[in-house]
Amino acid sequence: MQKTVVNSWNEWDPLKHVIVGRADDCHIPPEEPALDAKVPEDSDMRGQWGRRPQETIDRANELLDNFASMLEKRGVRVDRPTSIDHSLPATTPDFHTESQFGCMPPRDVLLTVGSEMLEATMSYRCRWFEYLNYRPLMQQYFDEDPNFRHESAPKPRLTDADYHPDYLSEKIGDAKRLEWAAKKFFVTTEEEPLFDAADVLRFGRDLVVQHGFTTNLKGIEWLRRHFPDHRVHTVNFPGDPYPIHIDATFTPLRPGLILNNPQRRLPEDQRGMFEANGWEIVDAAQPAHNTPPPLCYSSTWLSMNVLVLDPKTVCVEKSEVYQAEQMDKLGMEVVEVELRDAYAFGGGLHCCTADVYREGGCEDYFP
Ligand code: DAV
Repeated sequence: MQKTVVNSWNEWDPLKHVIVGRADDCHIPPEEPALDAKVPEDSDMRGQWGRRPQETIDRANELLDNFASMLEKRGVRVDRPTSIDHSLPATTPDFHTESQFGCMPPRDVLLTVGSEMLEATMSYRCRWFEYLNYRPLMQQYFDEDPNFRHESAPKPRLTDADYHPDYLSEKIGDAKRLEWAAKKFFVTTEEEPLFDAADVLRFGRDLVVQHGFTTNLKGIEWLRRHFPDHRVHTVNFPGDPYPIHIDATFTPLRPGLILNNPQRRLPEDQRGMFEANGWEIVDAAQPAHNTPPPLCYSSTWLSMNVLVLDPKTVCVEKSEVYQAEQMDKLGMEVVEVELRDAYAFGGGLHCCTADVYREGGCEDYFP
């Protein structure tokens, strides 16, 4: 087996080595502040928790396994995490929760920047120990790649001081949520740095980070100090009443081209760096579905949660026919991947992967 080299600077250079998550032992965690703020108010998941039904775990694993073998057939090395026991409670001196979440999706936990893989702080108590699912891989990469930097952001305390109690109400309503989002009043406070890796997009020298439920301003400031050779940009998408993770909202496909969720457009005053450098930001196609699948945290916009294999090739979920059609018009070769029955486990094709190696180096796309 070829020795690991960790290297990935953006979301589109040719992908050669990737981690694909597993649905093993995934749980719907019990209530806790940051998670409740994200579960849609009309969701079938409100008020229930426990291990996900075995048949849904088996089906999601089948789809993830198929996705992994397709990638391998295309010459991409695929590694898989080792599931910990997610039925165990998570307890620290500061909090206790009855179960954990799962080893999906890796993109939320692991941020690859060059030769570094950084474990995010996370902002849900049930995800505090999730990095343990990836530690066997991190140890292997550390042994195989002498330049690999394995980093972990400071573990947060996640006491009640981290969460605004206003978000703890059962019924807030979209109007109120949108008003709060416009004011950048999110469920997480500025008590301590918090970020999920899936709020970060990599554009070579520039990192674009969404401020929302799962990443606060201190988290973004921590990233800025941690990556002193990068420019770190804070973005907001005020059209999103449940702003977690940037990857169903803003999707770079290749240098110069980004898909943007038409319900969550990047505000004019945050477009400067893209416009000044001739980047096009186009509205993503409509999702093919009116509702997410059962027991799913995410919105129907997982349609645009695609995995770019190289600047001309993109994996799109098989049922997302409008998104596939748009990709074709944009000059991308589409690889169809069936994944919808795994969406409930935390997301789409981008979410359920984490980069280990993409060809290419650290370019400056916004000089
Ligand atoms: O639109 O629900 C999902 C992103 C998951 N990583 C959404 C965001």
